[in-house]
Amino acid sequence: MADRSTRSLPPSTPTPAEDLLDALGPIKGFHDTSHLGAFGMPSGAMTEDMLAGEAVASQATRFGPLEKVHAFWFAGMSCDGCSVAATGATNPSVESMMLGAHPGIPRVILHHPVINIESGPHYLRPAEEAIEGTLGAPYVVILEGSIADEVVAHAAGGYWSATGEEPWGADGELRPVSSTEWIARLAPNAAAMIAIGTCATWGGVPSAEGNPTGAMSLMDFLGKDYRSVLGVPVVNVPGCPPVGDNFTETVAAVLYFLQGFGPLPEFDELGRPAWLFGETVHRRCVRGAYYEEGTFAQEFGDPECLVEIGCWGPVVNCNITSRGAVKGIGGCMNAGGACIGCTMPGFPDKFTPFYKRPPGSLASTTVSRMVGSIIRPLRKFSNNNLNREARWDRQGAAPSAFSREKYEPSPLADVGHRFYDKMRRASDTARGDAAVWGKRPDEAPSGGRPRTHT
Ligand code: FSX
Repeated sequence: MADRSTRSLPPSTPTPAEDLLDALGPIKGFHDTSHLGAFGMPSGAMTEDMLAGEAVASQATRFGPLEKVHAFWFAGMSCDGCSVAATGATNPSVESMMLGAHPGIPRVILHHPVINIESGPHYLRPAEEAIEGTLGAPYVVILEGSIADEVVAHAAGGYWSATGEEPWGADGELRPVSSTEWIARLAPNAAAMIAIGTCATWGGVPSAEGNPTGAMSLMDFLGKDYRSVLGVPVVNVPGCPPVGDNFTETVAAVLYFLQGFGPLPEFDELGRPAWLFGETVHRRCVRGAYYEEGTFAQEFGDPECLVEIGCWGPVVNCNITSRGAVKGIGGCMNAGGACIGCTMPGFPDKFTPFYKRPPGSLASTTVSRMVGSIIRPLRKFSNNNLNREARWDRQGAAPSAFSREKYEPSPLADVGHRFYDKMRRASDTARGDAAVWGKRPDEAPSGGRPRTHT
C-alpha cells in the first residue's frame, strides 16, 4: 500500500490512486536482473550510459545542485500522438535536454518505451529503484493518455494498459503492471507529476461518453490534495495532440525551478502554464479580422473566419494560432482547420457534433455581419486611396502597366478622399497651407502636373 504520510493533505475519502493500491496490495519484490542477461543486444545497454559521454551539462553550466533528473514517461489510454508531438519539439528539443545542452537545466535522463535502447527488466530497473528510493537522483513522471480504472480490470483478471511485467502475481509469477499502477507507486516521491495531452490532463477521448474504462485524468486519479515532494501540484499541458514546444518549454521551466534557478512558473487554476493558455485561439487567429468584418467561410478551403463551419476558437484556450504546430509552422486555423476544442476539459463531449456551427455563435456572427456591412466598404474606400502615392493623385494617373481600366477614382470618390484627408490632417500639428494635397508643404515633391479630371 502507498505511504500516505507523504501526502501533505490526506483527503478524507481515498483517491482513485489509493483505491487501486489497496486493491493490488504491496509490492512483492523486483526482478533479479543478475540472472537476466542482455535480453537481446543491445537491450541491456542503458541509454543514460550511452549519452553520458556526449552530455554537456557540467558543474560550470548547470548553475545548481542537480546534475541530472530522471523523467519516467508512461502511456495510459492514448494514441501515442503526445510522444510524436514531444519528439517533434524544437524549442527546446527533447534531444537537447537529454544532452544537458541548456545552461541552468539539469540533464534529463528520459525513460521512454520508444526512445530508450534498453528493454525488458533492464528498462524497468530505474523505475524500480525510484520506488525503492535508491535511484540517487530526483525524478519527474510524465503521463500521456488517460488513466483507466484498473480496479475494475483487476477484479476481472485483466488490465487496460500496461508497461512491462513484474513478479507481483500469486507465488511470484510475472504480472503485467498497469501504467496506472506505476503512476500510483511513483507519485508520492516524485519531484513533479506532468500530464501531457488532453487524455492525461482532463480525460480526453478515452473518457468520452459511453466508454467502458472509467478513464480519467491524472488530476482526478491523484486527487486535488496531491503535491509532489517539492510541493508542486499536477502540471497540465493539454492538446490532442499538444504543441510539442508547449510541453518541452513547460518541462524546462519546471526543471529551472527544481534546480533552484528560477521561480515556479505561473500556472492557472487548472495547472496549465498560464503564459501559454491564457488567451483564446480567436485572439491570435490569422482569420480573426474576417470575423470582425463579418465575413465567414462557407466551406473548407475558404480563406475567411471558420466559425460557421464549426470553429470554437473564440471560446477555447490555446496558443496554436500564434505558436504553430512544429517549429512555428502549421497549426489548425493557420492550415484551414476549424478548432474543435481539443485543449479543453470539456473535450470531446461538449464540442460534438464536430464541424457544425456552435449554437452560441449565431448572436455574435449576426452582430458582426451587421457591423461588417458598414465597416467593410469604408475600409475599402480608404484602402483604395492609400494604395496611391500622393504624386499619382496630383498627376491623375498611376504609372503602372498593371493599372486596371478605370483605376482612377471617380469624381465622387475623389471628393470623399479629399474630405477624409482634411479630417486626417486636422490633427497634424505641422500642417500649413499645403498646396499639394496629401503631403505636408515641406515634403511636396517638385514637378508633376496639377490634378485634373478628364
Ligand atoms: Fe490523447 Fe496522447 Fe490525443 Fe493522442 O498520447 S491527447 S488521443 S492526440 O496523443 O493521449
